[in-house]
Amino acid sequence: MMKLYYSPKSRSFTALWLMEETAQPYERVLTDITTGAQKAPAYLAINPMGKVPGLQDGDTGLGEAAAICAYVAERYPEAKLAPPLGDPRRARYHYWLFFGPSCIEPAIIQIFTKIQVPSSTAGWGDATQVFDVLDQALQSGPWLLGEDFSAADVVIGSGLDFAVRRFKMVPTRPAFDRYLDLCAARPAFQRAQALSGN
Ligand SMILES: N[C@@H](CCC(=O)N[C@@H](CS)C(=O)NCC(=O)O)C(=O)O
Repeated sequence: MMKLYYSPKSRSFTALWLMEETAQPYERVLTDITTGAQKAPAYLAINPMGKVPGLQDGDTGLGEAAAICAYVAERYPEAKLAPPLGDPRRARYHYWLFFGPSCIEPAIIQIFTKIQVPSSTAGWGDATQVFDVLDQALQSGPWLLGEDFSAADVVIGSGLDFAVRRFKMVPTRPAFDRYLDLCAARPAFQRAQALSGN
């Protein structure tokens, strides 16, 4: 059985939400970052960054919430959280899976720290551009791939929820509200929130 290492009120939420969407059994291992548990040598063998979330599947250890989402979605194809190999929607699926850590995450940190970086140098351009692009993509829907919910929605929905609703760093917009309401209505999202203590 897969083991998910998590800490309350953290980016572990993304991986908890994904695991809950699979409807597969998994073991949750509390790795409380306030106690330094994420730096224990045994845990570093799973995620050498010493951060949560972390996943163990047999002999395989994995960190990075988006990577965990992508990996678990492929491991449980019956959960239909990823378009199958050869499906042209995989292009868009990968785009959004990577957009989370490559663009939304640094945009949030830029807003938080107010650091100035030339937009042509910063891989995420600038924070306004990131949220404009996402706004545009969410004009249609209901999900990023259209009718079908996917692991990309877990990655993007978590990042947007974090930025707009939990920490109110980014002003909301009608398309964000519509999308975040849809995410929040999913039973797996609600179970993950309860588990994560959000
Ligand atoms: N890029 C990582 C970020 C993970 C991360 O920053 N986790 C934080 C909690 S939100 C953490 O473990 N902090 C404790 C530490 O760094 O010691 C991911 O997406 O999984």
